[in-house]
Amino acid sequence: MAPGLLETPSVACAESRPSKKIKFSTAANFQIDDEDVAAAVPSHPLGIKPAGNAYTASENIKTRCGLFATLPDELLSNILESFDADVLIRLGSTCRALYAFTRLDELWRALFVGSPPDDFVWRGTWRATYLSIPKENITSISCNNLFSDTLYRPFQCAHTPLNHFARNIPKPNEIARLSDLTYEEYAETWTNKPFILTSPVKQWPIYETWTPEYLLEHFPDTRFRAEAVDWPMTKYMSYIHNNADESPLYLFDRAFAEKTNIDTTAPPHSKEASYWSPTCFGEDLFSVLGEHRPDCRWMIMGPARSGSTFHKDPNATSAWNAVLTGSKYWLMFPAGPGIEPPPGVIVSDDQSEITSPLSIAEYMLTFHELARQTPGCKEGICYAGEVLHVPSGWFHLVLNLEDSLALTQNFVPRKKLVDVLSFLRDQRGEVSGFKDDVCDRAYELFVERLREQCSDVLEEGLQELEKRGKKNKGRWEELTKGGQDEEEVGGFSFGFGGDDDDADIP
Ligand SMILES: O=C(O)CCC(=O)C(=O)O
Ligand SMILES: [Fe+2]
Repeated sequence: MAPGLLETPSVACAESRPSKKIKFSTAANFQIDDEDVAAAVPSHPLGIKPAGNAYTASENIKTRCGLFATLPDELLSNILESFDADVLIRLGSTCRALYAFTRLDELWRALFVGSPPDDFVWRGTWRATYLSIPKENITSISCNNLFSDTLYRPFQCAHTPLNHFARNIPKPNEIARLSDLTYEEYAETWTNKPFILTSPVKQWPIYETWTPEYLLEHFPDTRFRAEAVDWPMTKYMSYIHNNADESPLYLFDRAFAEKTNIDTTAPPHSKEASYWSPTCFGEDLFSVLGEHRPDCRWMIMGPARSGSTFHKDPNATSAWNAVLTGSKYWLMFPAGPGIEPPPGVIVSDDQSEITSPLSIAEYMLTFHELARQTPGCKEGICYAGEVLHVPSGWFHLVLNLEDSLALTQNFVPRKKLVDVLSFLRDQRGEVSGFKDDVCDRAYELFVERLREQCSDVLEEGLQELEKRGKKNKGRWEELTKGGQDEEEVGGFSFGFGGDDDDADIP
């Protein structure tokens, strides 16, 4: 779930999202082509309109906010981010335009998240919650004749219907749906492909028991991690049922098993087991790391429209994601040498940084059509009781079509050992999820533990890695025609995949 290859430790992810998830920012061109979709967006409650309307308007109230009027909207809104609640309220009472700018709920979300109160009542917006304003006391002053994409766009994104993007999936894009697979079938044919299994989750004892309502009833006061805040389940459920955020707060808790006392170690189908990794995925080679293994399991919960923006999972791990309630739309792309990143996703030359539109809604509105036509695109809906396989290294974006509860787990299947070894060895700057004292020597530790516990598997992996190295060297020489030695380029690897990498790209 978190960006792997592209995960950049320099991006300040830790303060806002758990390591499996990262929020990247940058604006994208924004346009709505589909008239039906645009028509479904209600009028802005303050009367704000998109910037283009200013051209035909006889009045623009932004001109009345003194020197602030000279600032581009984006800059003004950035400046407001540095003010505290008191300043925002005072500034907002000086004129209608600044009133509108200081009402942007993202400003209040940041204030809340920056200093979360110990106790609070969720009141439908971050501003009302932060300022403890009961619903009946919330005022709203009309700001007609204000034309701003900076203010209008988040509202538009938050209210644009998204579920139709998951409809009419073109046949070649469809993610395969299977009842179940044997380990042999998975290892032979499926490690590099996304697929949905419809049977295994339905055998879990927690399936149909674990629902948001069950969690609310049994763990009302237990705090779960939702991005940068730890909220009791009662608060999070009231948020789920009453928010209008463009990017809804997403619960992503790595300690859910300890918090709920669920047994994650009992063997599959045993009496004590609450759920288990679908057996086709086989052994997880990261388990040799014992207490040093990076976080690997998360409970994920969120309202419709929440989800995960494009990323790759960490450390070249594979993952499964099982939906317990609700449904999720998956948009996936293979990655590798010579393959462009998904439309709207920009990867830095050294592969360490990823930039994509801030919100899922923005992505869908701007890039979904193009994404769908891009070779390699895979799409599918994973319903309750089903589990989806995320192959190592694949980009994925996930949209909850309904309020959803899911469990996810990252793992290293034997067939992907070489990818993980290569990642840990050659992309040390992007290794994540390990404790600080281990992060720099994750490769060495993994090799050491594999040698102790399954030396034959390690030998196979190292041989494969060496084969790849030779192949890469050949390709490097071909590219540079210089015959430079690998060591001379600082051991840097372009991550050219092995034979399999290209073979399985759909
Ligand atoms: O359920 C989601 O939002 C997706 C999580 C994810 O990225 C994953 O399981 O790898
Ligand atoms: Fe992921």
